[in-house]
Amino acid sequence: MDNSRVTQISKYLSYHLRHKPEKIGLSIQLGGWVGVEELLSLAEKHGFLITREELEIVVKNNNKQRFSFDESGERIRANQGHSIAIDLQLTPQIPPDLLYHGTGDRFVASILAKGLLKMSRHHVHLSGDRETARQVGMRHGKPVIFSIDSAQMYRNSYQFYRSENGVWLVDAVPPIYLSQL
Ligand code: HQG
Repeated sequence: MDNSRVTQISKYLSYHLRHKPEKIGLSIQLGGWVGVEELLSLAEKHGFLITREELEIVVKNNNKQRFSFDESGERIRANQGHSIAIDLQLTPQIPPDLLYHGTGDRFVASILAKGLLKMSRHHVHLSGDRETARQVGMRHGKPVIFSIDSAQMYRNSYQFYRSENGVWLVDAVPPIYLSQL
């Protein structure tokens, strides 16, 4: 399967598992899971044919490990990035002392004033290293990277979660914990 087909399926899954399951009549279960059979048959019914084999390749080879199967292999979910109200049932984790957030330069003034807000997602997304943050920031234009004093936030009772694909999640980051790099 070529890369463009992997990307096409990955985008289709992101859209329906994170944002608009109702578009094809998918029911999202607790934890963000959907039945694999249900997904494949509803996708086909709506004109997008994916084979089970293709789905397995996309879950395994997706560049950011965006999706997971459950232990039985009968259900699939997006690991993070949802805008629909679902509870991923993640357990709070102790974060590393520093985390990073990449953004576009046009957002900097607002972020310095208001802190990092979750905008349309469930959480603010933070990266464990600067390079990943830079790549996330490039999606929004000229990248700017902030470091986050996650050790101090943790001491101040902020809850941090880590998605299955290594993205750190938190409700908000007030300006006092941010340094522009
Ligand atoms: C910005 C991708 C103004 C924030 C990535 C970001 C990530 C503010 C944008 C995942 C703000 C939201 C998430 C404030 C935050 N004023 N702008 N107060 N607070 N922002 O796409 O973190 O490919 O929702 O800096 O790799 O860029 O989808 O969040 O620029 O892991 O798997 O508002 O999406 O993963 O943008 O990216 P996004 P994000 P996937």
